[in-house]
Amino acid sequence: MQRLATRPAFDVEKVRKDFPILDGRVWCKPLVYLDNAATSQKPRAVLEAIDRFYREHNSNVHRGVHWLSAAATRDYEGARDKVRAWIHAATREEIVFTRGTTEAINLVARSFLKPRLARGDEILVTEMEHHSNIVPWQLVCEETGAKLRVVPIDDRGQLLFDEKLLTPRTRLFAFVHVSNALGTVNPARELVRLARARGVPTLVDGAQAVPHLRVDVQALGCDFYAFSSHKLFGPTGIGVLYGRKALLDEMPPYQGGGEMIKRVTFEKTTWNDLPYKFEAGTPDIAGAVGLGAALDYLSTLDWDALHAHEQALLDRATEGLSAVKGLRILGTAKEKAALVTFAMDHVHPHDIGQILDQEGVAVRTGHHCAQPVMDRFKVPASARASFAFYNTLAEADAVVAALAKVRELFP
Ligand code: C6P
Repeated sequence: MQRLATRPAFDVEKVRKDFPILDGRVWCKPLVYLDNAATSQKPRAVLEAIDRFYREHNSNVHRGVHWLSAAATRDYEGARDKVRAWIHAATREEIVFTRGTTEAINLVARSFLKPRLARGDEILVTEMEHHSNIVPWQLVCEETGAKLRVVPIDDRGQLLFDEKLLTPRTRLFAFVHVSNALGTVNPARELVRLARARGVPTLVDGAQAVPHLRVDVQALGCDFYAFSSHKLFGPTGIGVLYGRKALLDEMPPYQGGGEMIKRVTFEKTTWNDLPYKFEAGTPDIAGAVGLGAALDYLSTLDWDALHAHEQALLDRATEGLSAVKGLRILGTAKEKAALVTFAMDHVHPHDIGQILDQEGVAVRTGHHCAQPVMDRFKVPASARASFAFYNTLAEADAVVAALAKVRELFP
């Protein structure tokens, strides 16, 4: 009889051992960490790579002929190659290191969009954007007389996209791949296709997508893709802007300073080649090294099994939370990443957060930097449990059990 091949389950206990902070012995009390959408924990490989860089290779990049500077440059540029491969960009010139998603979006707003905007032009965003994908566009709108248009969402937190929103005046469609407030996974490839068919460039905010999905920017077809290292199990202070080379070539620099120039005189300065044109000043070298190490670590994991595990966490948490009296889940899209945002009758989210903290469960409370989403669901704030692949089903149960305590105190 032929045996069906079965995929080995994701070994969560094994991966937990790779994250020193998840070892309960480092705290004075137990912690169930469910605030991964704010920032995720770092594997030992990342901590060691940063430590090793400072101990053995610390020097400035691209500047020295001495061997230490050459070693640091190799580390830094090696990290760029790892990012290129991870998101499958066509060339390394298309990978610009930034401080994070926010800076990547501001760079596009200033260098790509503003020079192309005239009064009455439109920038299309969605109702589920993080403030980082709203405010940079509003700033350039104020300076140019352009305006924002918004794709609405339905009661489940899914886009109500209508092609008519892409008009002859639309200069950019900027949308989130995975919503940080609702968990919705948007059909990015299809949205990009529709925009491109009308000649509208696209920027995808991938901050919450990269920790959960394998992203291929060439398959997506987008013009820009932005994400932060610190949500991808790498260090804080560094992120990535992917940009299509033809567009980056045309764009003026974002900031001026060292490294982004070819030749400076008081009369005229010429710009460095890509991607250095957009990396003014000494970059976050150790951050890039840490991000590269995070990608090396992530490439050892079975992503199909990881995804199945995260969906099991989502199902378990959703089922448990749905049974809590007076609790409403915000965001019930068909395609969801592993996070659950919720509000409870008669309890302020900050009280929820505090009681859960006393029970050893860390969640985020507030508006999650997505106030238009809170407005859409008519709540001032909410609580959010967000999972990473190292969370266990027992931890999904723990948040539900801790909410019983909240109900006890706020019947
Ligand atoms: N969301 C959250 O708790 P930075 O701060 O630049 O690394 O990322 C900004 C950002 C942009 N887009 C999305 C979809 C995001 O989720 C975030 C960060 C965190 O949800 C902190 S507000």
